[in-house]
Amino acid sequence: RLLNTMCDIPKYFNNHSIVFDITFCGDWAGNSYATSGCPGTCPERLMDPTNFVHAIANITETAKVKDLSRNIVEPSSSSGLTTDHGVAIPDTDNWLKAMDGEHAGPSLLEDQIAREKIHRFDHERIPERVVHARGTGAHGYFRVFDDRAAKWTKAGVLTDPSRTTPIFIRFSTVQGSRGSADTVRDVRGFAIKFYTEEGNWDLVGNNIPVFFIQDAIKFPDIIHAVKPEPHNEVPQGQTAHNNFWDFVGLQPESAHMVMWAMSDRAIPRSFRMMQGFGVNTYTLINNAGQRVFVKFHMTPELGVHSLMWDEALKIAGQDPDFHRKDLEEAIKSGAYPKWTFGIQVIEEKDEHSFDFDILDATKVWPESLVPVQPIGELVLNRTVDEFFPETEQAAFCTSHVVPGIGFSDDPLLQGRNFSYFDTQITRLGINWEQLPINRPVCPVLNHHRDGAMQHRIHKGQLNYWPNRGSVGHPVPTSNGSYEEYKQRIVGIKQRARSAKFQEHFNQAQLFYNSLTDHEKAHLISAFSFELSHCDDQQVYETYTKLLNNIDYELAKTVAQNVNGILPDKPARQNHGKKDAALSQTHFIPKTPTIKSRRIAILIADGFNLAEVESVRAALASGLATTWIIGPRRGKIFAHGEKVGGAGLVADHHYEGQRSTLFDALYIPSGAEHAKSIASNGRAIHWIREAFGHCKAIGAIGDAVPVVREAIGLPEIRVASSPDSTEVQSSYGVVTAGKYDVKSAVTDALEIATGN
Ligand code: HDD
Repeated sequence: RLLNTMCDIPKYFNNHSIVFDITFCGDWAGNSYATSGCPGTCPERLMDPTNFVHAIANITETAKVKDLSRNIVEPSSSSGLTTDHGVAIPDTDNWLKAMDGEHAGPSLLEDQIAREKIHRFDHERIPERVVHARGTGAHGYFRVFDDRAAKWTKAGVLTDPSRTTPIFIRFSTVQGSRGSADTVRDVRGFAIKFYTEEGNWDLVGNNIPVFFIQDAIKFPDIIHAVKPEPHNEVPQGQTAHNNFWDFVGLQPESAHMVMWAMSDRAIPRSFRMMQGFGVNTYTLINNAGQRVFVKFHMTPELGVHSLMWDEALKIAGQDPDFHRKDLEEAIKSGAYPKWTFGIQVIEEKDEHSFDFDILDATKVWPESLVPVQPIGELVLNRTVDEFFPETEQAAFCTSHVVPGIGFSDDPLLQGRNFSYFDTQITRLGINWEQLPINRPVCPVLNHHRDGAMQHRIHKGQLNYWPNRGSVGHPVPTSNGSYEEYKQRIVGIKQRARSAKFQEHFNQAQLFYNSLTDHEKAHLISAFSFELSHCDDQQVYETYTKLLNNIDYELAKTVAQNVNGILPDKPARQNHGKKDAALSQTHFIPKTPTIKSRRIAILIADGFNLAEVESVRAALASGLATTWIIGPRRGKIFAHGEKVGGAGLVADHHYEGQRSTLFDALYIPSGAEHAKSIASNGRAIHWIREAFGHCKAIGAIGDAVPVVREAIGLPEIRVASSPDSTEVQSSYGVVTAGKYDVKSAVTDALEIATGN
C-alpha cells in the first residue's frame, strides 16, 4: 500500500522526478494499515511531524526549463487557426457582415469569432508594477564554490556545492512606466528568484546598496514624490523634477542614497556590468540554531561600468531598449553574464559595535570593516521564450525565504515582507504563485484552495488540518521545514526610531570622499542637471543647503551652477574617511576584458579589406562583437575591388546607428575611403562624438589625419612615418601608419589575455 501511494504522489507533484527520503516506522509494511492502522498508533504517528514522510525533489540546473516546458506552445504549421474553445476558423480577417450584394452592410454582433478576438485583445493588459514597471529578465543558474557558508547557514542553496539551482533574474528601472527608456538616470532593480529544493527564495535587491528611507511606512511618500507629478503626469523616467527634490530635501535620511543616484551607478552601461545588493539586513541560521546578520552582494565579472550622462540621454531616444537588447545579445552570443555572489556577515554579539545601526537600510556596512566573502556565482544563460508570461508575470516577495535564511528587525524589510505579496494580488490575482514562472520546482502541497484562476485540481475530500486522512494528504512537518529563529523580544509599543537611525550624513560623506575625481565631477554635473530642472526656488535652495552637510566644495559648486544657497562655511566638518569599494573603479576586473563589447568599424568604398579582416579576427578572439558601419547598408567595396564584387556587407548605414551605441570605433586605412569619410558630416560626427564620450578610437594610415582633424586635437600622437607599424596611443586614440596584418595573431592573444 505504501508503494502504491508513493506511485500516486508524483501526480500531486505534477510528475516531477522525486527522491524520497523516508523513515519507516516500526513494522508499517503490514497491509492492514489502511483499515486498522499499523500495530500501535500509525495514524497518530503520521500526524506527528517528526515522522512525516517528506518528499524532496532532485533539482538540477534545467529543472525550471523542464517545468516551464509543460506550458510551452510550439509554433506549428500543421494545425489550423482555432478559437479559444478549439474550433477551427476559416477566416480571421473579415467580421461577419450583412452584405448588400457587393456593398458592405452592418457588422453583426452575432459573430462570436470576431467577438472573442476583440474581447481577448481588450483584456491583454494587466496593471503594471507600481514601481519597477520597466524591466527585463533572463534564466540562469546559481552554485556555491564549496560549503564554506555552512558555519553560518543550513540553507542547502548556499552551502551544497553539488547543487546547481535554477534562477530567474529581472532587472528594472524604478520610476518610469513599462514603455519608458532603459538608460534614464535611475536606480536599477536586481530581483532574483532561486528555485531551490526547499522552495523559492526571492532576493529582491537593487544596484545601489542603500535605500532612500529607513522605515517602510515612508515608501508611498518617496514613490509618490519620485513618480511623475500628479497634476500633469510629468516627467517620465526622471527624478529631475520639483516633487522629488522637495521630498528628499526635507528628508535628510535620503541624503546617502541620493548621492548614489546622482553618481554614475544610476546610468549603467549594461545590466551585466552592475553590482547587485540585497540592501536589507537578513539573517542566516545554521544547523546549531545560531544566527548571524548578513548582507548579500553580486559582483559582475565584467566590472562595474557606466554610460556618460550625454550618452544616456541620447540613447534614451536613439534606442530606448538599449539595456534589454544588450542582455539578449550577450546571452545569445554565448557571453553569459556572470556575477560572484558574496556575503557580509556580522555576528550577533557585534550587532551594536558600529557607529551606525546595522539594521538601517540607509547605511552600508563598509567593506573595510566587514569584507565581502565570495561564496558562489550566478550565471544567466537563457533568454525568455515569451516576455509577458515569463518576465511580466514574474513576481517576487522578500518574504519568500528558505530554511537557513531569515529576516532581521530592519524596519524597511519588515514592511517589504508585507507589501510584495499584497501587490501581486492586485497585479496577478491570489493564485499568482501557480503561474509557470513563479511556481516552485519542488512540491507544493497544502490546504489553500480556490480563488480566481485556480489551476490545480486537488483530489480527495480533505482540505483542512487536522484531518482524519493519511498518506497523500499534506501534514505539518518539522523535517526540513522553515523554523523561525527563537528571538527574544522585549519592547515598549511606540512609533519611534532607534537613536543611531538619526544620523544621516556620515556615510553620504564617506561615499563622496571615496569617489575618484572624475566620478566626483560626474556627480556634480548630475546634481546640477537635476536641480536645474526644478523651477521652484524653495526646492533647489533647500537641497543645495542640505548638500553642505555632506561636503562644502560640492555644495558650493552645485549652488553656483543652479543658483542655490552659496554656503560661506561647511555645515559640518568632513571626517575625511574613505572606503575603496564605494568607487566603481574598484571593480575593474584584474584581467581587463573586451568580452561582449561592441566595436563599430567605420568604412567607405576603397577601405583596406585585409586590415579590416585581421583586426576583426583579433577582436573576435577577445569575444568582442564588431559591426560594419558604411555609407549604405549593403556591400561596400574594398580598395582594388570592382563594383559588383563580393564587398563587405555593412550592418548599418551611417545614419542607421550612432556612436553612442558602441564601446569603441575603428577606422581602417584606404585613401578613397578616408576621403569619403572626411567629407561626410555624419561620419565626422561619429568620430567626434565617440571621442567626446571617451571611447577608444583606433585609426590606421589614411584614417589617422581624418581622426585628428575631426577631433581637432593636434596633440594626438601619431607614428613618425606613414609606413611605420609602430602603435601610438594618447587621449584614448590608438594610431599606426600601417597595420602589420601578420601581427593580428599576436594582437588577438594580447586582447584575449587582457594585456
Ligand atoms: Fe520594492 C518592486 C527593490 C523597498 C514595495 N522592489 C520592487 C522590485 C525591486 C525592488 C527590484 C521589482 C521586482 C520585480 O522585478 O518584479 N524595493 C526594492 C529594494 C528596496 C525596496 C532594494 C529597499 C531595500 N519596496 C520597498 C519598500 C516597499 C516596496 C519599502 C513597500 C513598503 N517594491 C514594492 C512593491 C513592488 C516592488 C510595491 C512593485 C512591484 C512588485 O513589488 O512586485 O510591492
